[in-house]
Amino acid sequence: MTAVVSVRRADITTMSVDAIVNAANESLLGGGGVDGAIHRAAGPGLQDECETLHGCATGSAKITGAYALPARHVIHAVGPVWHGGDRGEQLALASAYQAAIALAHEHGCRSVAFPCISTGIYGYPKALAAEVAVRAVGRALASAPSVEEVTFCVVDDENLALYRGILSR
Ligand code: AR6
Repeated sequence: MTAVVSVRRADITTMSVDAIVNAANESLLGGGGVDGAIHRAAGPGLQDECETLHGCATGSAKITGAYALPARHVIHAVGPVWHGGDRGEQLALASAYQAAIALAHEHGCRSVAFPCISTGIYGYPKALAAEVAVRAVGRALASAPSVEEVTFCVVDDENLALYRGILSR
């Protein structure tokens, strides 16, 4: 079965899906941006569970419960900091998306929502990141049959237009 991949303007903390993905950092101990929003909406139990995980390498992902969020799980994926593009950023970003889809599949998740990982505080150019995200998710879905629905959750006009353009090709 082919998964449905779409874009939607929404605060990811409101998504009633099996897993929302967090754009985390290697410490997994919270931060600003979407990470801060997810921790605030989930409540302190999320932080407590994250403290037991001992961090996560860039390009990888770890899964927790979702506590007060409407989702069932939070997948904490760590994207790269943008340093100009010649320090393996593209591979690391693709790897973060792929790791998140693989974990979602292992946990039987049918629906997954992603933010635009690395494109805020980490400075990855949005247009480049959107191409990487859609391609990496598409590839990963081929080995993740439990995942039937992927939503890219965007909060700004630029990303909405970028993802609409790529997904309509
Ligand atoms: N729902 C969906 N997307 C959001 C939301 C939201 N509620 N809030 C922000 N975004 P960022 P990064 C978008 O900075 O670049 C944290 O401190 C935002 O507009 O959250 O991967 C972590 O702890 C942008 O498009 O993540 C790390 O230290 C996208 O989410 C660091 O920031 C990602 O922006 C990670 O930086």
